[in-house]
Amino acid sequence: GKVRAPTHIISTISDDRGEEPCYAGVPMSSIVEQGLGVGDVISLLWFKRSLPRYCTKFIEICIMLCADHGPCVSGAHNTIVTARAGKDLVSCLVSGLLTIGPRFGGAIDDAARYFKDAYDRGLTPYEFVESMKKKGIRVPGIGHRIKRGDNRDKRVELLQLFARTNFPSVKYMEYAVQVETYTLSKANNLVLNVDGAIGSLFLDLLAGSGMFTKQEIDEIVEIGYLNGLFVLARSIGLIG
Ligand code: Q5B
Repeated sequence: GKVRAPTHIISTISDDRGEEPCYAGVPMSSIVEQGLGVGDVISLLWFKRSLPRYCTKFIEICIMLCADHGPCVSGAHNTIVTARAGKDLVSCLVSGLLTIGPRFGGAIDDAARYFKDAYDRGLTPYEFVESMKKKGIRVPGIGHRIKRGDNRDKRVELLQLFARTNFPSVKYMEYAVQVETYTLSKANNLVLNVDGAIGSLFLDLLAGSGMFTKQEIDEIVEIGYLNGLFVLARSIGLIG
């Protein structure tokens, strides 16, 4: 058969040189035979390792719960306007995706960074929130346009329930909840939102699963992988 031109790039996540493509060394047939899912594929391609089932299930729940949130949010609005202007699917999709950022869906990485830093430094919620205020930075993962203290985000509740039942430890999430208790005492819309729930719970996944070294966790949080979960999830709704 034909031989491919040699590449100048080496991929450390997938390899198509053998009989069948492998994801982080795992052949596709084995992924299918073992009945693995999208969460497992993400573990292999994003984290280069197989994670325990409760972790991959958590990743899948994040994706299912963030797949769509109605036509009013920035991403859906842009996608719909672009579609009505007669553009093709990819243009419609990217016009929506490009709105994902610190105020819409793209606060997961920053929520993880700030909650981790504050928890690891032993800051009380009061010290953390007030120090953010002094710096003029909104607390990532806190606040929502519609959700309120008396109208909680069902997605956040479902993620918390899953984690409290399945994770060995939810110390970062409980810290985020304490931060929420304090911010809610300031204003009723300053709830822990879906970005904050995923960001804090992913810290618990990384720290509690025993699958990552401290250095790897710091690197993942610093580089910023986690907004990818929202981008991937919301693409499902935007394409729909
Ligand atoms: N204030 C989310 O703002 C929103 C504060 C705060 C301290 C805060 C805002 C925010 C942090 C970023 C974040 C992810 C922009 C949100 C998502 C996915 C989604 C979307 C959907 C989906 C909402 C009014 C007053 C002001 C502010 C103060 C607000 N947030 N103070 N820390 N975090 N959060 N993003 O309601 O004194 O009047 O100047 O940036 O986590 O994107 O469903 O919509 O699935 O699609 O427009 O769920 O909270 O409020 O900006 O008018 O602020 O509250 O300083 O105070 P709003 P604003 P003051 S989840």
